[in-house]
Amino acid sequence: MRNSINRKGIEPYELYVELTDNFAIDPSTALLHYRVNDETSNSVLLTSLDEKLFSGTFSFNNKLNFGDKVSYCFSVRDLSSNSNLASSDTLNYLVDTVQVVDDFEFPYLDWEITGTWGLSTQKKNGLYSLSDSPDGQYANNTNSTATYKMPFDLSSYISGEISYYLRSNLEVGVDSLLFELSNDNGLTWKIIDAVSQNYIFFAKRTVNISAYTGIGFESVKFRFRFYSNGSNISDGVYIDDVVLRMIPDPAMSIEESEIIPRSYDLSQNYPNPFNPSTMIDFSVPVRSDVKITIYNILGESIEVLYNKNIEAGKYSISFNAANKLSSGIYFYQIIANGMDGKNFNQVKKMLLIK
Ligand SMILES: [Ca+2]
Ligand SMILES: [Ca+2]
Ligand SMILES: [Ca+2]
Repeated sequence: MRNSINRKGIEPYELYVELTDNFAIDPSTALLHYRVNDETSNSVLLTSLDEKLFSGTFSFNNKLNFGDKVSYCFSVRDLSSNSNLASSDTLNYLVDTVQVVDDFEFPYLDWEITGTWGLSTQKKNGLYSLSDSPDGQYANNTNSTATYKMPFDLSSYISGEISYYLRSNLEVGVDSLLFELSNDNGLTWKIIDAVSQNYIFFAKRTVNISAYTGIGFESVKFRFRFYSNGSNISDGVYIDDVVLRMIPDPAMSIEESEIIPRSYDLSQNYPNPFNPSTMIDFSVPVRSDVKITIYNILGESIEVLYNKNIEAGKYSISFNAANKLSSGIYFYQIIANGMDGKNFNQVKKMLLIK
């Protein structure tokens, strides 16, 4: 059994799975089973696309949390008189990625500062925190920033949050600490958290940044901004333990967990028949020169779809026939020359129906 899940950040997730048996299988019994944290499992009936290939959708109702364990497997009955049940192995992945952005314990600052921002010994943990005015009171008419220098790639996550500990002493309701996010390398900033109250002790602030994940958020920057008006000053703010927690896109986690294949393989395209695009999976067991060519029924080359020297692994490429080809039978051929001197050559048929 082999499965692939589309790279989609938004529920419901779409999946394709190939189910085979030495006996013919009963397509009306193909199920996906999945559960979270070993709780009761959900089952989804899969739709038969051809004799082996099935598709389906599933959803967690947007209720996945950090640290959740997701388990899933497939089952199908064959058409023998015993109606034998075959199940795949159960596959698992953990929903969690935690990154300590800064605890301010390093001897240098990873933040680009304006104004009087700097390290203070008024800390939550360790020896230091970050403060807008470590040497006394802040000034009137302050508008100074501390920008984390490194951008974060949040494109492979479906949701996330950033948290920090804050101690504050400021003119309540007027002077403020703002936490801001930029998706255009600092050109424009969005306020994602604003504080204008006093915390006598360090308190944890948590900001949901799920709206800033997925495709299009490959380079996200964060900054703190301290703002004061023209009268009434005070001590300011202390920030410690800035932590980013992200939920990976499960589709991507599964793909990353795939192991190195043992042999060359060219899979049947899916969906098939197709219109206008289809996916082709292939595997190479060692570093190889791989060329994939599309032919028409006359054996004429239509397109060199892929031509690269690649590492061992499993690959998925898409072929789009839109505006190019008319309905009919086409062939795709893989020619792979491995660095171990072995070669692989295979042709498969696919059907375009417009
Ligand atoms: Ca610290
Ligand atoms: Ca003020
Ligand atoms: Ca101060």
